[in-house]
Amino acid sequence: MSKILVTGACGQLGVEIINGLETQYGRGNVIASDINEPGDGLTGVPFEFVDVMNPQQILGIVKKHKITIICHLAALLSATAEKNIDLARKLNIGSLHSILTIAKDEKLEKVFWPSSIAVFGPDAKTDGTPQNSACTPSTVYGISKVSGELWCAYYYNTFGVDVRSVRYPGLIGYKSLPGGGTTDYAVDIYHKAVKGETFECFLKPDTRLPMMFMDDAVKATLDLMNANPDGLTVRTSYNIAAISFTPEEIAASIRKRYPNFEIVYKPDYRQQIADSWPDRIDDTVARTDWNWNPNYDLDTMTNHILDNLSDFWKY
Ligand code: AKB
Repeated sequence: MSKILVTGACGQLGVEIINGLETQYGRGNVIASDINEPGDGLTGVPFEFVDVMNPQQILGIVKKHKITIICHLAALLSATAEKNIDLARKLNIGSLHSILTIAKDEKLEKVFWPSSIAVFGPDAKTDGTPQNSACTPSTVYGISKVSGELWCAYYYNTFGVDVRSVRYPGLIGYKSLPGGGTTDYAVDIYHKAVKGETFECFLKPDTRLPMMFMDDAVKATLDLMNANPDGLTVRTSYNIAAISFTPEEIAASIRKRYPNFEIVYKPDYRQQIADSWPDRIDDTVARTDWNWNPNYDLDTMTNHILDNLSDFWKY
């Protein structure tokens, strides 16, 4: 029977992935871990405090719970990483290295590790960035993701570690607060709309970025984890795409429900990060290899979030 450890469980993606994994593997078979206290979203989920920069701690939990699969989500996102270079290197790359080593030594069944559209930099094609476009990022976070992808492929090719990965676009959910990403303006904006506040955007109105609703991100993760390994042709990380929009387009989508919603623009250092990333990603290889297909467009996502956000946070 599979037993899954999820690191970074308190982050943006953690709670939602854990819900998805529990549906598939059953409560009790998914162990949440983080350095932070678990919030309400993890009530009833077995939880362990784990600092992923300490390999002995990870190994201890793997042995204690007889873990067979690790879903390694703990990382600094782009904006935070740019301000904390050393921590980003230790956390984003060091911890992946420890987990790949543990997976090899303990003969784990599988590892999932998220990469990002941040692997692409100014040398990549901007519109419809193909799977094999140049990966020469100009950000600390992007460098950590390219390096991680290459380590994943190395551990697969050399030691047979079944590690799978997707390049997430900006992920947008309502069950946790934004966590230091450049795309996180598109999470924050819904909170301000529901509270009736003006949103101050740190990107310019026409900054187009690849994005995805959280439910689609969870679906992509589970679909890839469940895919037949024989069909997987990419062992670095798969491009996946869903929506692509600008701040002024998401504001227009929100105004269909909140006509008085206001946005003002005050670009900061995150503009440069966003400018180095693609506008739109080509995910043909993921669609071919494991039938990836998203469900949400901008307006269906906006409606779903606005229908649920105020109840979730009791605004
Ligand atoms: C970020 O903005 O840092 C992340 C990402 C695109 O990986 N959401």
